[in-house]
Amino acid sequence: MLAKILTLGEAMAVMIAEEEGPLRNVNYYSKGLAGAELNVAVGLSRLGHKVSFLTRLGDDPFGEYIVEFANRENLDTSCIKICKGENTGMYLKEKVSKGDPKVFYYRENSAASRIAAEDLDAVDISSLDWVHLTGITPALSPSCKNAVIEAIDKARENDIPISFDPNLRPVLWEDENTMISQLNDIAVKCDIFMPGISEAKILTKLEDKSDICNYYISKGCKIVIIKLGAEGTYYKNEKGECGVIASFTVNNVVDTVGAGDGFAAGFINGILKGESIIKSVEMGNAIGAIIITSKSDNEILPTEYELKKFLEEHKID
Ligand code: KDG
Repeated sequence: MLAKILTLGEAMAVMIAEEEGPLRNVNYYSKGLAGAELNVAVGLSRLGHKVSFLTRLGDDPFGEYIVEFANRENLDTSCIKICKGENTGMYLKEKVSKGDPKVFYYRENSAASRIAAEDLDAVDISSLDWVHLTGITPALSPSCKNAVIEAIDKARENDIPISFDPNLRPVLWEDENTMISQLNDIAVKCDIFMPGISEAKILTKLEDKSDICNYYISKGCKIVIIKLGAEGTYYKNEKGECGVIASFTVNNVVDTVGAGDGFAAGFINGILKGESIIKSVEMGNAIGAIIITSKSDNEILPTEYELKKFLEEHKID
């Protein structure tokens, strides 16, 4: 096993429509597993890292399904709490032939919405090499937000790098201003901030990629990575080094959900294996490209061998 990583957040069951059109008319769904942090955890585990996934689950069939999946994926599940009488969250996802599918959440008051700062007592933060967080968790409840802040504070005390993907989910926030101010407060405490371009524009009200990066770097981030979709990925670090790394061409886009999580797994993997920012971004781009060819957010996350093969077969000159 390589590096030890902690992620925390809500894992959910997802029912993916098997037919296009409004969900009220869909008769067949396939069951899958989702949750931004869980996706990143699985991605990193398949690449050979030891990953602890912290969450709370209900004592229900979806909770059992998630634990079995996490064990099968070799995640450290010692900080998963099964909560008696509570529910595991779930959501429905549309099938679309173009664009992003709509999702409908059934996660209010889920077991995961009760994740709390004290849950981190189960983790020896000083033994970690990396902490990955997303902006979904602080949107779930005040106790979830406290857990995220506790993870950041403890990681900073121990000099552990923290990456943060804002993963904007406006429906989970009371209003846009709260979302913006709380996520920006968190972002500037993290070393690596990785928004999508439309998210970055909402969070900063800035248009220019370099200005957006400067905004976060001037407040404390070391590297800012802006995902530009088919146009590639822009990065800038605190030394002012910057550039755009091209995306891989994907001709058979099935579902874009989960691409950012795949990117995060690839990028973190690269940095932890001592690769340059450019090479790490390339690994992130590769996994993002792989993920959008599947309706699942995590089933086709590559192993180290598969990632290497993809990169060799898709060399960008
Ligand atoms: O990033 C992918 C996630 O959006 C998905 O797996 C579900 O965590 C999820 C969410 O809150 O939307």
